[in-house]
Amino acid sequence: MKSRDKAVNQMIKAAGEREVETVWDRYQTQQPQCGFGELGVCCRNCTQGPCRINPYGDGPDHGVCGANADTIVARNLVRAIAAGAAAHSGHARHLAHALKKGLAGKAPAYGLKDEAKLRALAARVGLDPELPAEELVNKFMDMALEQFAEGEGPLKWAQSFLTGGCGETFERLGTMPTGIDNTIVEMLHRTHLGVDADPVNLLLAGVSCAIADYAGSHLATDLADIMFGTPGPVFSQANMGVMKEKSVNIALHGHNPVLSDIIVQEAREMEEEARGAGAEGINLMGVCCTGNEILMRHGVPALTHSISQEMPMLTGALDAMVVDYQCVYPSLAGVAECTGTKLITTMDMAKISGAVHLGMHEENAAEKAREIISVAIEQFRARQGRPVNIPSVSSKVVAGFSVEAIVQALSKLDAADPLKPVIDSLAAGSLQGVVLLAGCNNVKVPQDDSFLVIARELAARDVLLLATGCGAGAYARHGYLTPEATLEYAGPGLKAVLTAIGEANGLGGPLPLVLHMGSCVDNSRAVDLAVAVADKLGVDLNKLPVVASAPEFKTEKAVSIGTYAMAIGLPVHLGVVPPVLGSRLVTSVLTEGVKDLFGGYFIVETDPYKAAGAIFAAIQERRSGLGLPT
Ligand code: NFS
Ligand code: SF4
Repeated sequence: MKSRDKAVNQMIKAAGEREVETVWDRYQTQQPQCGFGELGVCCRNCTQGPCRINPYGDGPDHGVCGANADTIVARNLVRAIAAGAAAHSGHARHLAHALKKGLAGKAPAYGLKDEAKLRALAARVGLDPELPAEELVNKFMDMALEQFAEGEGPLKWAQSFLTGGCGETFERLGTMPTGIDNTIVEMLHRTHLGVDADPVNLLLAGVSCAIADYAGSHLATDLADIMFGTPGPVFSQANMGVMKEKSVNIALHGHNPVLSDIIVQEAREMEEEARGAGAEGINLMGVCCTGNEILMRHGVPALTHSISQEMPMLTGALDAMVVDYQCVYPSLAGVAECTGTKLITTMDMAKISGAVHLGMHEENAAEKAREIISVAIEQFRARQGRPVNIPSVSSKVVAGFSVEAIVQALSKLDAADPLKPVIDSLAAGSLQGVVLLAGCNNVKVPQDDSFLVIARELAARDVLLLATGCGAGAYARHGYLTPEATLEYAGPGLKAVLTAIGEANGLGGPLPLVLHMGSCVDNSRAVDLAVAVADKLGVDLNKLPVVASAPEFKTEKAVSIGTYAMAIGLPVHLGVVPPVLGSRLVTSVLTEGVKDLFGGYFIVETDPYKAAGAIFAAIQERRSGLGLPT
């Protein structure tokens, strides 16, 4: 089985018939994959290598420079964390530059949209929230940009958006970053030939880098909310059935709303042009995390996610796929060539040969967005008369659960103390705990399978489920972001809680089984929620019955997220084995040693049923620790 998604399976068949190669085909041609790489014991950090350590002890146990398996595994892992942190914080920096230019009158598409959010954030980072908006936003932006440079004290965005206990732990262990960029760059230095050879020291640096990643992710969420609005509940749809044969179908893929949000705004103005070309309208749809951004803020339907990103083109009805950066497969160019879709790259740092490149800059964002839409309209014209094969598979979606939206919904139950109903339910045991399901799909796992199994297993045991990234996408495509799924899968306690909140909000039924909190940078939203609960209870995050799970992760960004989730004190389940098993030391530090230092730790379990059991056991352990009924 390649995917649990019916629409994807239909398109895999279409790909086979048209001899279009997919991610699954290429995975087969890579078999068998390199055992040294899988175990993390291959080093290419200098030209004396590549060196590989024989994990069974009957070959070389040191690289040419003398690095052993522990050093090599740790170095490889922390480099991945640095890359992940660079990606999230690059996304944040990009938004910061756009807003900065917008405020200076140089980028008319960008400005302050959500003043209430700005004021709330300002209060958190120690600015006077009562300042006039214009003065405040400028001060806030200066402070935001300072996060990237090396400062003198603890990184503000890490310190201000975690519990006090986390900050103390990080200071004590020397893992509190002083700036985002210097922490990432130092990791490249440290892992160069002949610098840090102590695996534990390397891993602690990895934690520091992951905390910088948290700060960068939080900043990305904050800036996007200020610029484009904080999400609130939206109703939409997901999966390839959202394509419309007679409309101009445009998929927005990648991560940064810096472009996708502008395209959503401009498309509203270009409906007439589309109709002029004989279309019924412009049909925007999201792929991966930029899709999550525009679903959360505008209700734009979700088309598909992660490993199935090639599939929508095979319908023959996708006129353009517009990409920015991250998680965009270069293979899209080849598929687009076969299917006539225009693949449009938009970032000068992320080109793909074979694609049309329309470089987007902050200054010309709206103009470029219109140009991009025009290309799609032309393509719509060109595809007329050709057959399409759109799977009639789609699910209803309720999304938009920012922390603000969740608190707003809860305030209908208790206006004076919105978190109280959740805390009371946790204390009573009608809610056993909270699990954040995050991360990607991975070609090594039948797409969505682990996400779905774990959600069903935990929901039945009264665990409140949050989701982000392509995980949230999986739930969207399978109808788990609906009240119906709550009725079908939730245990009695969870059902009662979700129903009480839903009915108090006039939904006439429960909240969805899984609450969609946004993209992967928006894991910061889930942390914010956990921090609010922890602060209210007066305990640290590492005492809460809260677990994170990345059942099908693949990217370096996911490694970094998992690491900060562990560092702030959460048990973190990984459903794909990370390349660390070549070092017993590194493996045991990550699964056990870190527990004494941070409270969080990794649980590696590829079987989703067993994983759900292990996650639930971790919740029970936390509940016992708090003296709560299990
Ligand atoms: Ni997250 Fe989002 Fe998806 Fe994975 Fe990629 S799109 S940033 S990294 S694949 S969840
Ligand atoms: Fe080999 Fe050391 Fe060079 Fe790595 S850094 S490739 S282990 S010699």
